[in-house]
Amino acid sequence: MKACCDIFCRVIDNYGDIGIAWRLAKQLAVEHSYEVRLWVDNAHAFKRMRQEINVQLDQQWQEGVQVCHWRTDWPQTESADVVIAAFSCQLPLNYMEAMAARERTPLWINLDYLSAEDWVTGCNRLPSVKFKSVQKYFFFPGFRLGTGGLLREVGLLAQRQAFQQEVAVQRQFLQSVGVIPIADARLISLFAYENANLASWLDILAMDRHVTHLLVPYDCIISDVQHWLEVTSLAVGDMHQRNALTVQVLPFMRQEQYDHLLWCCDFNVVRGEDSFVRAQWAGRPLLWHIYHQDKNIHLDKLNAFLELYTTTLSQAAKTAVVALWQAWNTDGDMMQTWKMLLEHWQEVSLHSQKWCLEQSLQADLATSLVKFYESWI
Ligand code: TRH
Repeated sequence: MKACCDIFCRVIDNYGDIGIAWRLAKQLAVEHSYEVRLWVDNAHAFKRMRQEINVQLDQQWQEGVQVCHWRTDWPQTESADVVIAAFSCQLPLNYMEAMAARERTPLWINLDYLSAEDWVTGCNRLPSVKFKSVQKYFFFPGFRLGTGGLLREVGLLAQRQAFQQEVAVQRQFLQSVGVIPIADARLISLFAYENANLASWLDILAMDRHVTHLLVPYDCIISDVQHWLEVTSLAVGDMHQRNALTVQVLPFMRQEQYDHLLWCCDFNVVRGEDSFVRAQWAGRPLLWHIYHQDKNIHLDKLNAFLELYTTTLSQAAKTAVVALWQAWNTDGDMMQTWKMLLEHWQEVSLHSQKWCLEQSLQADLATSLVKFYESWI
């Protein structure tokens, strides 16, 4: 059934809000033939991951999605059949009035943040508040059965597997972003928030017998890298070697290219929500820098994910993964925990492939939303 859908996205900070809203919008349009409008209040972050975006325009078409500037002076607009408020954003009052005025009330979804905590399963699809006759529902992405699942495009894993089997294709991609991998080096990507613990991890990589080629898309972690390298500036394309470690600064790339980078690397350091999920689809070992929340509540989320993710690992490998992730997120000892991880590298690598396959058995988030709508009408 061809439905129309409005997705509302307020960019609070960084790239995750729009990164996720954009993926969902594209999937609903391309894979489910929905007519999608994506309302975004600030398109600058969007433009960094998709250069075709013109930040001056009030509306523009991108891959079958109508991207609209969500202005403070809201234009009178009819409401769609499905209305998605990304990350609990507040809709314009006039728009809510338009929802209530519809002959057939729309399905109003509050798309929440990703969490592996078990309460999420019980809350997914529960009714939330009402505006006049219009009921809002919670929708939770997640890793467990009963949640809304994760964003995953049709054919993503097949594409990734084909890419990872073709060394020439990987080389071609890496070259396109200025990377010629150092022979026999461990290739690692680094996308993280500022982290005081970075220095000790870079120290141990530099001291290692095994060579590392570290690829850093240009973003906020660059200042910590610069500090460690003791250089006055770092720009895209710069390369610095410290013993066994070569650090290379990459451009902040298109979303599709970033996927390819994750697929090329032996280990990916990721953050927030979307890069975290994409690294799981890469089927390679990862380290998550979780988004910091007041009163350390993010640590509950971190531990919930670790509990789930490491269930089928041996006790020793589990201890290593948990120790490393906790060290990275809580100022722990990166040197000792990195060494521990290296001792279980093979098991952890195989596990990341298995985890990816297990997660892909769940319906993806866009499909879960469509099914919810179909069962609701
Ligand atoms: O940018 P983030 O820190 O976003 C965060 C989180 O979503 C967090 O949960 C939320 O509360 C906060 O925003 C407001 O990290 P995230 O989620 O990984 O999003 C990064 C996006 O940027 C993702 O879509 C991938 C994309 N990206 C590129 O397109 N090109 C790049 O070169 C890189 C490094 C990332």
